[in-house]
Amino acid sequence: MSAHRCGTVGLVGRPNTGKSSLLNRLVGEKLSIVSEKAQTTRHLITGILTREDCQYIFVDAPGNPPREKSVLHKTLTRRVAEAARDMDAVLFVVEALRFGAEDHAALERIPADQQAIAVLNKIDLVKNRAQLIPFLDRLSKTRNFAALVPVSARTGKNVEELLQAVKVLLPEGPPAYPADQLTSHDERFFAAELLREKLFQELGQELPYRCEVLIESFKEEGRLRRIEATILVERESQKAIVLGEKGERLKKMATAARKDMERMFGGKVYLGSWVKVRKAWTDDARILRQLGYEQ
Ligand SMILES: Nc1nc2c(ncn2[C@@H]2O[C@H](COP(=O)(O)OP(=O)(O)OP(=O)(O)O)[C@@H](O)[C@H]2O)c(=O)[nH]1
Ligand SMILES: [Mg+2]
Repeated sequence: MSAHRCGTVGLVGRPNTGKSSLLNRLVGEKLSIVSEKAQTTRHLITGILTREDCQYIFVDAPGNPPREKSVLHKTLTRRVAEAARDMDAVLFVVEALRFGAEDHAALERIPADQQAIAVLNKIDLVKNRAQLIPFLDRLSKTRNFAALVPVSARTGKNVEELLQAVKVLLPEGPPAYPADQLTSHDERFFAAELLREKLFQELGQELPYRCEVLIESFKEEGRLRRIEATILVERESQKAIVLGEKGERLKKMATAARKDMERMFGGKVYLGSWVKVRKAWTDDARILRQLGYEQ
């Protein structure tokens, strides 16, 4: 039998290519939040897959952040660099048949000596498979990839093949985490993320980017988790939109988030949620630290 392997694998690429969806599919659990809007992911999300012969520690990263000057964006950019540089291997995720300037910029962040696999996601949308051949050919010329693997995070197609291709790049060694551990984040972290996901899914084009979720308190009372969350926005007008008429929109988002939390935590959740205006929170070091964007 071959030796046990264990290593870290960063997922990088331009926004919206399906990195978070792929992480969830690879690990078999919904850990990383997903939306059809770009720039959904803001943290490095760890997802651990333990098999008899290999432990994969996947790290989902933000999509290439835009060149904004805020402290938040500098933190996001640093995180992308970490996922591209400090891992044993990197999955460079693109959408099948699409490779533009933003993909190129994301690719450039992967150091030349880093082991990388090109992942062509969303092949379920490709009608004519023959079109993949010239695309694969073009992609293979952009860098020396260890492998190029077309997959669908949505259907799970070829995900097993991807796992095999990743495995051979990982160093030999014992597992770093217990076999039943799926992630390194705590419930408090996921509570904030699940509510933030609903903001991304429910709110119009620009607003989610002006919002954050702060967990003010997280208490376990017997089998109930009592969670108090604040949604930060930058202006009164944004607060009104998040609340919706008679608070209906907030209620809908909080209910959806609570249901997800109950599923994930396996128990009843009380979720209290408020909206507060915090001007320029994206530049406020103290708030950013509280939100987990540590300096
Ligand atoms: N058809 C199809 N859609 C997909 C697939 N994978 C992801 N999507 C969709 O693509 C959109 C973006 O998915 P995410 O997983 O949030 O993408 P991401 O790369 O993590 O995005 P950022 O975090 O913003 O960088 C969502 O609407 C997903 O449902 C796939 O394999 N097929
Ligand atoms: Mg993401």
